[in-house]
Amino acid sequence: MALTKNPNVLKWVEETVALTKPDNIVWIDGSKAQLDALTKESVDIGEILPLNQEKLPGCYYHRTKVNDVARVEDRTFICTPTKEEAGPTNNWADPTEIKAKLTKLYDGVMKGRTAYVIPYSMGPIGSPLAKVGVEITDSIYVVLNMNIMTRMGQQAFTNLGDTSDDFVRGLHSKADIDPENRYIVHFPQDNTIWSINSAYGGNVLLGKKCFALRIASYQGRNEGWMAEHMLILGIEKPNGEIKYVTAAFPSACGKTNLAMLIPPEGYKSKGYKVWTVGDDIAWLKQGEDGQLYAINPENGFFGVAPGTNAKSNFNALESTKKDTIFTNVALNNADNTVWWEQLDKNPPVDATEWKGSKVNGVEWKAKGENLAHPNSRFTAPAKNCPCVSSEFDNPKGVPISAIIFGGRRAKTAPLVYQAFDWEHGVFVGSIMASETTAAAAGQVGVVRRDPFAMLPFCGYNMAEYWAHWLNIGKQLGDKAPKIFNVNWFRTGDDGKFIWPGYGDNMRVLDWIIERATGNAEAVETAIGYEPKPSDINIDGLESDGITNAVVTDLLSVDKSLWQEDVKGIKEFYAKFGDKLPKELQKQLDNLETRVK
Ligand code: GTP
Ligand code: SPV
Ligand code: MN
Repeated sequence: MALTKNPNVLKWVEETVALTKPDNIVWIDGSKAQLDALTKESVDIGEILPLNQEKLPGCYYHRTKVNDVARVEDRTFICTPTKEEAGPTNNWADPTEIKAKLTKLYDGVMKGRTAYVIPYSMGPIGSPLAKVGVEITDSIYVVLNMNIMTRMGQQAFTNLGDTSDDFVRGLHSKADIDPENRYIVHFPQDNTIWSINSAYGGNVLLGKKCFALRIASYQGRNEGWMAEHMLILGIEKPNGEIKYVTAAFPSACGKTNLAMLIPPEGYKSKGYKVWTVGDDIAWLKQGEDGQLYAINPENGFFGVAPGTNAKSNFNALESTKKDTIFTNVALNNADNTVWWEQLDKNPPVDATEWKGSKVNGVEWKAKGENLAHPNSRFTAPAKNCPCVSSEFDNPKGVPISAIIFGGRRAKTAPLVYQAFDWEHGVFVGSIMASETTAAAAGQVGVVRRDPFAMLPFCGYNMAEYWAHWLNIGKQLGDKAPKIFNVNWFRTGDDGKFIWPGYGDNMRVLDWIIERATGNAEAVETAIGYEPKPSDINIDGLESDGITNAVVTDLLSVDKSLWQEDVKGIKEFYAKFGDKLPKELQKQLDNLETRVK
């Protein structure tokens, strides 16, 4: 039975059902009874496997098709009325043409299947910043993941009300998981997303990247707010004061890790704590007091499993101990639990690797093979996280003191620097570059420009997005957060990361929050303000080989590398033609002069 009287929802569901022709329609109310029944059905059809319910209560395992393990950027489209509105960094298709093409693929695609109608809220129920979406899917796996990642069920329809048309329509069918006919298509002007022939995370959990970034960035531009690929964390100082920061890093570059950071001993003993508000997406808007506020539109973590362990990210690991869905990790058949690279030093002997073959995990690893896919993930409820912020559900969000950009740069970018001002900060975000990772299909480890970590997620012309950022800065005036850039990934001559990273990133955050609140000194360099090496607290890092000299090296700015970068930025900016905001051209000219 329909869960809403809203005629806009009912009409769209009716049209979608007429097109896809499912045998049944199930409205997802979010009740435990319904979720339990769906979980059982998903197990019965072999879509998910129950894990050891004593060690991992409420946890399940899912394996995707081998061709369907990451976002597919080359099959992701922004279908604005004109190509120019999508801009030079997005794939564009004519909305009418692609609708006609995909309508053929959707026609009857759910015959013999059930359509699940999922109402959900992105953002705390009742928050003025929250927005409602409805996803129609033929995958129970999607329903179960959306239950973790969003506020799902009747409450979302209650929030939408009986007349509003302000909801995002998401249609997903796994169809035949045919990579040749895989499409992730966005119609920002219609609040609509069409996804077909995938069953992997970012392609199918339509509340996440498709809505909360691509559609929402477009809505934010029109409505005066921002949707960003950013974590949100609170740093509690010994005096109990909490300062909030957001950070944008590209996929698989350390957002979840930083969001759940455990400060090193020297900080912990003084009383520093880190609280997690979000690990992937932030929606930001100026509050009544003039400051910039952020909410996390999500309700769970879709985190990268490999590399997660008790030392690197204890809080993430704890979050996955119950009510979690694991996708494409390895199975430890001895006790029906999970394993992934770097979980510990003991790959299971009796293992099932992510593609499904039973192997001797020790021999398999000795051959240099992965047991878990490098982009294998856990879907874990945020409330499982030991350091989840008490502000997690605050409808107002949290006030932001600093915005941090970063990526994987082997050489050019120093450990940390601060932008001279907001306008320069927008420039710093616009020139972000990072080595590609396994989070998207394609080559790994090549440097590409990824402005604001939004290259794959901006729902309109990136140059207009930069102009939007410049405008927001003008609105915020002297209440604007300070902007910083970090790089945990500089490598030495041996190719290894120099900075220990993870919990030790607290040492850099410390300088950032003190600097952002006017309590720390800085020196001016060609690219921005930097701490003096002695301003980075390295107490306790001697055993990791981190000395003052190493920090000096990590903070060094190699002008010849930056001259090279300027060339790359010029090429990149040229793509935007006269849409490029003149402020950014001026910033580039100034940088060029400073690094000469
Ligand atoms: P998405 O969910 O794809 O958006 O990724 P993310 O940005 O949340 O990245 P995540 O925190 O999951 O980290 C991805 C990978 O980077 C993992 O393998 C981590 O172990 C590694 N990593 C995270 N932080 C650090 C760090 O400070 N130093 C180093 N060397 N590696 C890190
Ligand atoms: C990312 O790739 O940035 C992710 C995972 O957070 S996905 O949901 O696939 O987008
Ligand atoms: Mn992400």
